Amino acid sequence: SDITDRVDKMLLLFATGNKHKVSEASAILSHLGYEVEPLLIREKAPELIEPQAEGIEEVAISKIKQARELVMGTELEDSVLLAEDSGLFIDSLGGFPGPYSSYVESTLGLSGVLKLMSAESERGAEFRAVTAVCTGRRVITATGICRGQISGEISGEMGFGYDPIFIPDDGDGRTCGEMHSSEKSSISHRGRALKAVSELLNLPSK
Ligand code: ITT
Repeated sequence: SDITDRVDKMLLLFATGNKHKVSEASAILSHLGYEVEPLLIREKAPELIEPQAEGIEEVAISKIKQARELVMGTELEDSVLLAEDSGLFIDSLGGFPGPYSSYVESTLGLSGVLKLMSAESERGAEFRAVTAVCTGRRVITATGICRGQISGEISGEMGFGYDPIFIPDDGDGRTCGEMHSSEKSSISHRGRALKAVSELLNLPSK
């Protein structure tokens, strides 16, 4: 009965190996008139190469270009594609782990990051996401930032990645790991980047 149920939503295929990103993006964009599905090539999320020692914007553009290459010449050639690079940037560590966030999460882990921060009273940090969309005619990117503090301990079971050690400044003192996904997305780097990219998609192309 809701009018949005009867209008065809534009489908975006998200090129990512991270299913948490897909479910967050799907919830955020469904309110904005888009449907999100994972991009699957031969029934699998494609393995995209992440160029190292680059900023997250360059990495996001590299991911969307690789995704575009993969769909060219297939039945998915005309789909609109989405890719994202994101990370946690800790002020007192000069922005570390930044583009290496995924690697550091799987090697040091959250407790290792807290250990690096144990003697540090300056605990400011930010999550950043760069979202890239490719319509075939053009590539659009947008950045989203979420400022916060690194917590003293791991807290919360929700979300993923660094959520249990990140307390967003726009929240009420809980970590993102203690928030339901709708609360997190209303203030998150991903929520902000996806809203910005959807506004750019709605503009007439040049
Ligand atoms: P794809 O590259 O396949 O999209 P990925 O998980 O490897 O998936 P990234 O390379 O963008 O994603 O790495 C982002 C890392 O930053 C991710 O592994 C988390 O550790 C962290 N991160 C990003 N967004 C986050 C969020 O909303 N909450 C917690 N951690 C986040």
